[in-house]
Amino acid sequence: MATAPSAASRIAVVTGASSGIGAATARQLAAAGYRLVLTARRKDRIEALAEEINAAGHSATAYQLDVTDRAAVDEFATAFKTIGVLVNNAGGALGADPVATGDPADWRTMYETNVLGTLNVTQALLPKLVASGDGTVVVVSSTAGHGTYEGGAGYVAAKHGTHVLAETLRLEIVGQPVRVIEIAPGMVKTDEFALTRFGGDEKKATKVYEGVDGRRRGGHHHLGGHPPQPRQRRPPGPAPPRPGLQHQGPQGPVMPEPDDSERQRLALEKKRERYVWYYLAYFLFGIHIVAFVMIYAVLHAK
Ligand code: 8X3
Repeated sequence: MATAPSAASRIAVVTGASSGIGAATARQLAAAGYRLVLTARRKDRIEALAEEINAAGHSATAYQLDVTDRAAVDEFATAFKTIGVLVNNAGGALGADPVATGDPADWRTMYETNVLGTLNVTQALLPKLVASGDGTVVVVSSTAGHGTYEGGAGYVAAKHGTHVLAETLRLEIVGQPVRVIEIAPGMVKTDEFALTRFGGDEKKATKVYEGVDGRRRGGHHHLGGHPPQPRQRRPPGPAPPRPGLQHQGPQGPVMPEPDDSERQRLALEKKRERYVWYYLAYFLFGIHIVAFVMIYAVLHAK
């Protein structure tokens, strides 16, 4: 059950509120009793969402904002004395090319939106969060901020930046009345994330989520024509050769399972260890017998 926000912490600012996780978060916060300030570059979208929220009996206003524009962000911040919640959600992915061919312009844009955008808004609103006496900064990073996958480096590098910002901020403002929450979503099938990433290519965007069972956790990454496959049992017999490096998925690194030869080596190691203990036990037992015989002989010597 959500507790109703206090008067001083009633305002919640959500960046990137025009779609996906941002819009969903805004709806939830509004229903929980916050007064929403929806920001995004696309004015029509946030205005429509504000209308929807207000029509549902909650409270929302829309403010067009590009989080990478520092002057605009500073101007936006002057509208508030205090705010209770800031959700840094604006960001996204562009491209899924390997490091060898990735577009530096895409990398730069991703850094600017995911990292500097979060920095801009957080810096501008932090004093207002402190002023509320009970502030919360939410940083929406990604599992891509905690692991990596082929074709993801530009986005992954940026989301690592977002994650580091959140973690460092948390250390730096200990003692101030603002909590820092990092949310690291995995694959979330929103209307736009994958579509934007692939420059509007619907086929590629759809492929990202193909065969993904929403109930399953963890898994292999799907980019570059490797859709996730249902997990299958390996037929009995020798294990097929495995590549040296294990693939890492969007939900974090996939740990390698030992193959048959590795299993045999581990079993042999255990067996050797057991023999050492047996030997030690026999040795100690032997010493006791010898000692017993000697004492017996001495005591019974005439
Ligand atoms: C999105 C997660 O795995 O699609 O933040 O890169 S992933």
